[in-house]
Amino acid sequence: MEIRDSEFKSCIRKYNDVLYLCHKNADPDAIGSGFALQQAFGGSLGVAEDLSRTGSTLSKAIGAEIILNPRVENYDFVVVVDASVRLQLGAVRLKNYAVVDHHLDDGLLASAEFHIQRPSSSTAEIVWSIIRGSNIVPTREMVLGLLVGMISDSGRFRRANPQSFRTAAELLETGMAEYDEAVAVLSRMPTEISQRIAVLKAASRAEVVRQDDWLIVTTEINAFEGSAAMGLVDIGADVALAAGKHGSSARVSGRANREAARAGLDLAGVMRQVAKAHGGEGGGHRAAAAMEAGGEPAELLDECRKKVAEILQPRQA
Ligand SMILES: [Mn+2]
Repeated sequence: MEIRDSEFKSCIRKYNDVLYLCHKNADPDAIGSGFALQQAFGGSLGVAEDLSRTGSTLSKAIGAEIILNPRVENYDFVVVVDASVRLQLGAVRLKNYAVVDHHLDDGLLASAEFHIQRPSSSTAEIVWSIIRGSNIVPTREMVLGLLVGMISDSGRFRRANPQSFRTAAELLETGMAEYDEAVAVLSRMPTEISQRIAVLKAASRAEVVRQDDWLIVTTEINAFEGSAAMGLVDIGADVALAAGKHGSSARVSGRANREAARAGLDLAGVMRQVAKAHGGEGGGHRAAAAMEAGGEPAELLDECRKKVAEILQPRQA
């Protein structure tokens, strides 16, 4: 059941012991959003598997107490934050739960008790609207966490819309945190050398296919697929797909530039379809998506590339 932001408070009040659960490899948007909800409405904050490096930097900055791999059966109710597919939650088995998220996926929605999901540039924006709609007085840590989540998920506002700027302005108008401070938290985030090496290797192994004026780039790398795909778009790809092997399954991450997304490409849809055909799961956003399924990276990469190529029509002069 879809609910309005202002209805969250009365829906969550029915439960005594709520766990706000962030997706695996939790990023600043998930941590900032989960933390703010937990502080506003009470309960515990948990993360499936582990935090990302940036997520853990934020959690230290705001003093979040996080339970890694919480036993969900110990709680009355779970609110999944910043994710809508099961794959993002690792081995966690959900029973009674709700979803608060900004992705395009719907895997978790049908069985949820209630959900709030809309395509916004971050989950933090949605959470701020829930908090305001519930007349809750925020703390400095909540404001800082949401601000960092927003800045990080919107690519420092490069993927922001007018509403994102309005939300950021409201957060700043509380007078509790400065923009400067939020950016400083983000710049404390380490750029790991292994990540940079992975991205450079991905670039050196990249295969470039030109279709009309579109450049579709694929590469294989066994870690940091998302960063690799993002790096390839930064240096000129219209669409980049990076795949890697993880145990018996393969992971593919895709990124597209603004032109490709405007031309109708929906990477979340592509990933979902290819993953489904291989018994896996996939999704995300139009311009940033990922999938995981059984099979060989090269094979999945090829299927994703073909689907992308089918969708991209010659550009108008
Ligand atoms: Mn997010």
